[in-house]
Amino acid sequence: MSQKISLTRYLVEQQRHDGHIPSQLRLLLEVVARACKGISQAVSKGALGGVLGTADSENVQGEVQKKLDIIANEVLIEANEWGGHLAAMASEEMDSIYLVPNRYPQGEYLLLFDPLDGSSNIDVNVSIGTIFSVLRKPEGHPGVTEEDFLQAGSRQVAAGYCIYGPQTTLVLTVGDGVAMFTLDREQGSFVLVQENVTIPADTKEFAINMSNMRHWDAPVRRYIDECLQGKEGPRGKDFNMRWIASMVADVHRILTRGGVFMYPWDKREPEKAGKLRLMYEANPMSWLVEQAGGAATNGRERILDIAPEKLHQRVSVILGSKNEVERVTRYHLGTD
Ligand code: P6P
Repeated sequence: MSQKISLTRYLVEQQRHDGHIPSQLRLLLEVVARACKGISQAVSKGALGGVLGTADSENVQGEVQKKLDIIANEVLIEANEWGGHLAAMASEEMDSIYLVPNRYPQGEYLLLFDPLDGSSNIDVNVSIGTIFSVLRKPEGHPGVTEEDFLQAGSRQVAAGYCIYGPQTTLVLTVGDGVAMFTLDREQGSFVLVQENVTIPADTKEFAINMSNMRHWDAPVRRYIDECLQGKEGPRGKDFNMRWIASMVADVHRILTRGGVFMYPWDKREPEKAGKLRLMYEANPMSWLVEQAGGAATNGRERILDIAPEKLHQRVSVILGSKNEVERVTRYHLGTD
């Protein structure tokens, strides 16, 4: 039987071989993984744990919070605030940044997360997940401000998600490819199941919420129309469609077998760049996809190059199999 490589051993060996993971970052990633185990436990109890349904509150996005949104947020805050590896945190569920209390040592990293992405799926038992992104705290000034978080996605030092599905699987990059770890509940540890994850450059599968078709911009309508025409159309092949309405689950499928995921700008709220958030959804997922050989743009530019202006800003997202993302981007730029 091949030896099981735990997340801890993987990170220690990465630290030893590549120097990609300073000890503080290794500690941070292990703490986040441990927090995800706790969230997985809470999610798996469902109605038995009294954690389904909505809380009597809204988040900064104006969305009604689920009880598990708040539980997951609290688990991540409590797990990470005392370790001395972080200076501050930011979450989809909190209006402003969370400074590590003065009673704890301050670290050199900033942690951003969507504590429970796909909340609309919680009560119907469909896969959901935690998405996280790690930045370095800018040097040269004491304390932390919101501006310190406003770094382009290309500045991330680690990114990943944990999907709570039939398996609980942690997917992680520190800039040296993508690795996947599935939770061995008997051991209580994440075990390496795949490294050097690679997304095929071509695909026959797209993911988009088709109910928004009448609101899409022309390049997106053109791309989807061509896919729907199948063999007889300009693409010369039939396509399949998936939409789980849980970004973590759709991205996990794409990392596993390829595909293109699209949540583009649409006319419903033209003042918004898109539905998904740049800092703690699009940036971590885009880095993972690029590290697996895929591509990620907002239709016009590489998502990881976008200079953030606000902590909770939204962005249009086209990501996945490189040749498809490049085609959709060409349609937006009018170069095809
Ligand atoms: P819609 C979940 O609420 C989320 O933020 C992403 O996880 C998901 O891809 C998207 O929204 C689903 O949006 O409009 O299809 O419900």
